[in-house]
Amino acid sequence: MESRAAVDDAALGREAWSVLDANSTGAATVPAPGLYPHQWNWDSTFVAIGLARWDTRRAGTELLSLLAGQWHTGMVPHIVFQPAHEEVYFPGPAIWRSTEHRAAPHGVCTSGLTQPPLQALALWWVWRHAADRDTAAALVRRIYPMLVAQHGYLTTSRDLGGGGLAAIVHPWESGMDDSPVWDAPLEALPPVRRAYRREEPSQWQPDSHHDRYMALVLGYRDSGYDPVYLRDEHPFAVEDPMFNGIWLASCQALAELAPVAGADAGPHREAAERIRAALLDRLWADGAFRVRDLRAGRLSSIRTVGSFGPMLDAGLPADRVAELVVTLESASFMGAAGYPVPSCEIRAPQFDRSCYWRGPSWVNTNWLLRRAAAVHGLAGLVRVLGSQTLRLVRQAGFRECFDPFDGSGRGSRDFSWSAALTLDLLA
Ligand code: 9WN
Repeated sequence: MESRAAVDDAALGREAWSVLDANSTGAATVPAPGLYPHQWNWDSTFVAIGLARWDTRRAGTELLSLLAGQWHTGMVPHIVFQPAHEEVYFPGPAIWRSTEHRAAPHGVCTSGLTQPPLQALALWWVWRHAADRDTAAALVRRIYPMLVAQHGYLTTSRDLGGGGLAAIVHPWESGMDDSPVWDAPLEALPPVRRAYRREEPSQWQPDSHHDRYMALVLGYRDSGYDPVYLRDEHPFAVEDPMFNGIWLASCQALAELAPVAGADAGPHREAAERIRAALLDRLWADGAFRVRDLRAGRLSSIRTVGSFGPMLDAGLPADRVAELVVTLESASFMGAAGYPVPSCEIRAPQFDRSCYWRGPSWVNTNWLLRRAAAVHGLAGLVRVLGSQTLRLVRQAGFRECFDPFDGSGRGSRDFSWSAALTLDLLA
């Protein structure tokens, strides 16, 4: 594997700060130089989490710059575009056409999709760790109503299955784009148009998953980003345990923050209980949480790192937690990997050790599972996930993701959330 001389904690911390500084636009941190030159929703939110213990103001600026892209519906978009690089990433603003939509904010171009609603958990993390209490309290008062609106959007416009969970309407909304759990719903889509392709025709792969990603974007855009279209016609609607597990943890975070904002915690606690009941009722089968394809009416047979998302809930029944930990530590996940946590179960035929969300280990999901282990008092698991994640970045650098067997880096270098969450793990 690619390896670096042993890096001590202080040097690793300095390297992490220099990646974050290099990827900063002043208000936002882009995921990585080159490929991802815009502000991404959960990337930025993980950056705020990583900054929380060290720089309250900068963490707040990161969240506020993302929320500047929030739609009047409450939706927080998955990309807030940086004007200088509009055409570098495809699909850019010309495809999304957010500014033509009355619910989109003025003066900023965004995508029309969202990503896992991690912001309330991040705001609570900032509040909990802030040395600067006044700045943190002011931040909570300012951001709390925006997050109430975001959660309201998920409740009213995304419960497409009517069972109390939020559905995602595109694989990009999961943050785990090419996970094998989306293969079946993508392959069930009707044949797609290709008029939007920017590549030369000779480069076209016939009817690839990317074509299908684009067909979903265009269908939703052309409906006018209409929630009724999403409910009744949009062909991709899936309930994802990681997205909903994060939403549940964010409801619990809003309950903690409500008194700081002078609001009532009760509705957030009730929302968390509703989501927990729905997760157990709708997504639990054969010892794991699974993705439910609402259009096909089926649960996925594949378990992924997303299957552990509901462990972020401190109120998840102990027997379910125990079953999840057995699976996590088994040869399907951590037991057979050199480095935690493979993004897809190793025994699945779709597992691919070097392909993004089809196998590699990621710093952000390791951080989430470490947090989940902490809320259930699993000290050994907390230690392993923390130390092995630091081992990955020490050896291979702040890569986008890592081979779960030998720890070598994959994807972009100088990846922001890998650097930011390292700062949190070093604390
Ligand atoms: C589409 C930015 C994003 C991450 C996702 C990751 C990847 C984008 C892409 O990059 O997704 O949103 O172009 O593949 O899968 O988690 O937020 O880093």
